[in-house]
Amino acid sequence: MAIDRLTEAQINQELTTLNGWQIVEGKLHKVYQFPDFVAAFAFMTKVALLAEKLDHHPEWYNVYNRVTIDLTTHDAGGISARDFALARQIDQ
Ligand code: H2B
Repeated sequence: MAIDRLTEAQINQELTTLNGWQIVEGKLHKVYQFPDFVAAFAFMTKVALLAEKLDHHPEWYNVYNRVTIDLTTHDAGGISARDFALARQIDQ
């Protein structure tokens, strides 16, 4: 499926509408911190179901109460509107 990657200007514009997300190594990146592992994993469970529904899946890393998320669109070879859509829903 062809998905357009966003331009740098579009990415910077989208970033102004989000909290705590930044571009790190070409991916949309955020670190979430929770009170403990159970809370972090509960969050991951919700995000997993959301990702499956959107057919858009995070690259992520969990250590105890911390979840690091990187979003990119392999099908576009960069960051697309899908990454921002998922980021927005994860934040909700
Ligand atoms: N997730 C992400 N993050 N990027 C993609 O390009 C992507 C995906 N592609 N989830 C989807 C699945 C694709 O592989 C399937 C076939 O729709």
